[in-house]
Amino acid sequence: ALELQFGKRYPCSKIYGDGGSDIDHILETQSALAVDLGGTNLRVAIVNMKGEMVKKFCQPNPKTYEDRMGLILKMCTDAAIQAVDLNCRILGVGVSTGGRVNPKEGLIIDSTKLIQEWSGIDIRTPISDTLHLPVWVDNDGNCAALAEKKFGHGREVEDFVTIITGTGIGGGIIQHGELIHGSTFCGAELGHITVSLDGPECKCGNRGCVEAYASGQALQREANKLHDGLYSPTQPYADLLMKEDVALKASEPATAAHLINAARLGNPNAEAVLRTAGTALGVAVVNILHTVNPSLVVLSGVLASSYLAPVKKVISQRALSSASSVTVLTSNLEDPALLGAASMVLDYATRR
Ligand code: ADP
Ligand code: BMX
Ligand code: MG
Ligand code: CA
Ligand code: ZN
Repeated sequence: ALELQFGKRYPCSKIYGDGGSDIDHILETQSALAVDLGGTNLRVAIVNMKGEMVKKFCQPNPKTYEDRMGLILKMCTDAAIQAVDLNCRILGVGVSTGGRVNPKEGLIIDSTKLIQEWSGIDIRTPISDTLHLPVWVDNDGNCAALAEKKFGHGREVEDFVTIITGTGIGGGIIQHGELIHGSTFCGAELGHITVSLDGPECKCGNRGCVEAYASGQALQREANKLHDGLYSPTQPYADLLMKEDVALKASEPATAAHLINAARLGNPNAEAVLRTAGTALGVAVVNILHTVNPSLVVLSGVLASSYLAPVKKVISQRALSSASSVTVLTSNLEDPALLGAASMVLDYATRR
């Protein structure tokens, strides 16, 4: 039997035994359903209070409102059923989505062409009516920032910014420990920082946004230009990309991954595209440093590691000296937007 002295502090392991303790059990079973809607993918996960992804599902994000809402409800229902078998108690649903979101009302106010038929949408009601659970919603970049704050490099950091690269570029700003949403929920749309007066067209309808230079979709567009030999008709770039990636046939569309691979193998044209993209992102980060002066910038998403060095370089070249002491890191989280969606549930549902 355990003898505990009054007034003395004991580690949980002493009270509950090592491993499988009650506290461990609570952290492992109390869970959230997390949804992340991006320009390409629709992900649903069961996430427990330790921030562990107990189970993850991924489907292409459908192109119409009806198909998309139908698939969200189906994936959530299926996940909730699986949660029972996995011994997870679902406290609520957290939704991370591209677009301007009013989190108080659970509304998606508007979206760029990256997600069609996704403006003026009440996403909370259909999910809570179907699953009989409370629902939290925020923009995906904002969710990524919440994940860094709870589980990542942003723990105990008062002022930081995150930039997440997927199909587009999402952003989240934590100021004095809280997200900035702005006056009409359009704060921290960091993908649409303008980095050139003209430049390539962006899905938002503008030109020269950093997203149009450095997003997954922008790199894919450039990869296909190289692949088709359209970049400069005088040189056979298409051949180069094909030789360097045997899996890519002439008829197959090139992706951002092909471009990165080609650059790694020394293709000068692919290198030039990545250099421009990295510089564009660096310029955007400098603009952010001069606006909110964070102490930390966290880069996440599939392209983060490619962008770390160029972003640091542009900061050293262009930032005002008072802003340039900022730390720049790549995220160590598996899926920040999904984790952040879960954190909205785990933080609020357990607050008493
Ligand atoms: P979203 O949230 O926008 O739906 P994801 O975060 O799942 O998308 O990222 C998808 C994007 O990442 C696509 O634009 C794709 O081109 C790009 N991508 C996927 N895998 C890789 C890779 N291995 N290297 C570079 N880019 C990739
Ligand atoms: C777009 C915009 C942002 C979003 C970002 C990243 C829409 C639909 N999306 O800039 O709100 O944060 O993409 O999204 O307006 P992802 O598709 O790369 O995850
Ligand atoms: Mg995304
Ligand atoms: Ca944002
Ligand atoms: Zn834009």
